[in-house]
Amino acid sequence: MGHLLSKQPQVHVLLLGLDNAGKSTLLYRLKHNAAVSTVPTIGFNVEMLEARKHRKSIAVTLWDVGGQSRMREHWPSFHGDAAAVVFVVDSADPERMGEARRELEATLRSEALRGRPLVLLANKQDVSGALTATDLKDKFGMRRLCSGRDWFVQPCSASTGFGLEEAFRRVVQLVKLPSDAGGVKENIKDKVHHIKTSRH
Ligand SMILES: Nc1nc2c(ncn2[C@@H]2O[C@H](COP(=O)(O)OP(=O)(O)O)[C@@H](O)[C@H]2O)c(=O)[nH]1
Ligand SMILES: [Mg+2]
Repeated sequence: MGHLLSKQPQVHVLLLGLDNAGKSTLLYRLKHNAAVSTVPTIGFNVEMLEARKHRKSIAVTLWDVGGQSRMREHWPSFHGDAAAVVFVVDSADPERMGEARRELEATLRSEALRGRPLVLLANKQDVSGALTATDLKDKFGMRRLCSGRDWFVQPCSASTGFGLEEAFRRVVQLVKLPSDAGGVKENIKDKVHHIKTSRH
């Protein structure tokens, strides 16, 4: 049994975003299809979900590492193993868009996350007046910000569940499994790039 389980490919996905964006609500809605009342996350929440990719069952572990500013300094230590990043934005909070964008930009600068796919979630679509996915795509300048990686902007509501399955499906579609030929090539390219850049 343990043997079978250990053969299932595992991927780690980082759930990032400012505090109050809706990460914890989203995680529990995805996992239990239920609304739970969240408390501001100190430390982290983690959940594993099963998915299918290339006709194989894979285990997707979602890491919600807490968005409060004093936790943000710990984000880089979670980057090493991440196959993808899900960045959650409170679309109904225009005042914090600049801050959210800066945080995303800083995250994407991480060497360990180079080339990793990004799914930007335009959360809280149930709130009237919320910015749309297209608004966010433009405001964040996604094309430029995400050059060199696959990305997608998905509208959703962690409260109602709208868009969450699509978001998860998109993540599964974009991640590379360790066994993917493309994934291996990417790793080699990464290593070569790393060796080259560390020579300077
Ligand atoms: N209206 C609305 N509220 C949401 C949504 N997602 C989260 N919230 C609320 O936003 C607040 C912060 O959510 P939480 O999941 O704790 O955010 P986190 O700090 O990113 O983990 C809570 O009051 C949630 O109920 C959403 O899609 N719509
Ligand atoms: Mg939280």
